[in-house]
Order: sequence, then structure tokens, then C-alpha cells
Amino acid sequence: MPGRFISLEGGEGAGKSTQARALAAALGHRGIEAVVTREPGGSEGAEAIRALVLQGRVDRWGPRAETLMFAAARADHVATLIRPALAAGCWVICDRFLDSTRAYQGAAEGVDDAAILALHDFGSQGLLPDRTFVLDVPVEQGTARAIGRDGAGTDRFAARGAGFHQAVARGFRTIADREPERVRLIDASGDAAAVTTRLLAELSDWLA
Ligand code: T5A
Repeated sequence: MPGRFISLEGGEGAGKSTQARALAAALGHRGIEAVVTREPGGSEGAEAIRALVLQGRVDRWGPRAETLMFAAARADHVATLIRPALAAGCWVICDRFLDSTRAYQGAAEGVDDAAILALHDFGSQGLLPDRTFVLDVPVEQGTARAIGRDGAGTDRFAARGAGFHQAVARGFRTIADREPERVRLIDASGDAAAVTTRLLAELSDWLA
């Protein structure tokens, strides 16, 4: 049986990495092997692009160049890690995927959603997660969590102002509103264990 593909999305500090690990552990207890991976990155080629796109001055790249780099990184990640893992029957939990490009480069930076989807069709043959969780926390709370983790060190996106991050959050909510079959908005406030419980409840149809 092919595996299930889950993506975790949301703004900075929403708790995606924390929940990806917790979900994999909870699935492991149920006898389900889950591979945890991330974007940008997750494969050797995509990790090389990650360094290019996240480091340096905020204005190092424009939104179109960023969109192309994220799509290229994703194409490599999908071909070399995600599809083979799913074909081997593993579940894949991906910390960010296509919807991050739609929210950051699309909603917040003005790149056309149809163009982002067309690039995804070309680069990754349109692979979509079976289920996507958007972890929703107020921007200030997410920023505080990220600062608690990173201190002053940030990447090119985290360094942008509150207005940018509010636009990203609206972008994610719009995707969740428009694609309810795939995308579920999850309250990611409160302690991490409570958020994991909410996520597992949203997977109960697959775990019964
Ligand atoms: N990007 C990415 C794009 O612009 N377009 C794209 O297509 C893609 C794929 C990637 C950057 O690239 C941009 C978006 C990003 O800006 P990254 O380094 O991979 O950056 O990091 P992010 O994915 O941004 O990770 P975040 O900083 O958003 O953090 P997470 O993973 O959401 O949060 P996490 O789990 O690390 O938690 C942060 C801190 O909060 C604590 C954790 O212990 C940690 O210290 N925490 C909680 N504290 C209290 N209550 C909870 N419930 C908590 N959950 C976690």
C-alpha cells in the first residue's frame, strides 16, 4: 500500500518542526513508519538551493527568482525522496511544501498563484499532499517562539516585517478556505502536546 503524504504549513514559529517530529513518533507507536523531511531542502540538491535562497541580504533575490528556486528545490526533493518513500509504503511528513510558495511568494510577494501551480506541474508533476495542516497562531506569538529558538539570527524571510507575515498568514487561511478537502486549519496555540492531539484527531479516519 503506498504511504500517505502529509504537509505541515504555517508562518514562522508556528511549531511545524516540533509537530512533524511529534507526529512521526505518534505514528511510530502505531506501527507506521514515517519519514520527516523539510522544505526548502530534504534532498542533497534541494539543501544546496536552500542555502542560496535563505541566506544573504533580504533583497538578494526577487520574488520570481525565489519562486523558481523553491520550485527547483521541490522538484529534486519530490523525485529523490518523497516519491520513492511513498512508493515504499512510508508515510512522509513534510515541514513546508507547495503552499508555502503560494503564501510567501504568492500572497505576500505578489506572484500569480496560477504561475506557481504551473511551475509545480512541470517540476513535480503536480504532486500534492494527501492532507495539509496549516498551523495557525497569531503572528506575534509565532515570532516570539522563533526568537526564543533562534535569538537574533534570522533568515531572509523571517527578517521581514509584521505586515509581510500577516499577509503570509492570510495567504494560508485563504488556501485552507478554498481547498477544504485537502487543507485543514489547526489551532496551534497552547502547548505542543495539545496541538499534537488535535493533529492526530484530524488523522483519525486513516488510523482507525
Ligand atoms: N519559504 C519556504 C518560502 O518563502 N517559500 C517556500 O516555498 C518555502 C518552502 C524556511 C523559510 O523559507 C520560506 C519560509 C521560511 O521563512 P526554515 O528555516 O525552514 O525557513 O524555518 P521555518 O520553516 O520558517 O521554521 P519556523 O521558524 O517557522 O519554525 P517552526 O518549524 O514552525 O517552529 P518550531 O517547531 O521550530 O518551533 C519554534 C520554537 O517554538 C517552540 C519550539 O520548541 C521552538 O523553540 N514551540 C512551542 N512553544 C510553545 N508552545 C508550542 N505549542 C510550541 N511549539 C513549538
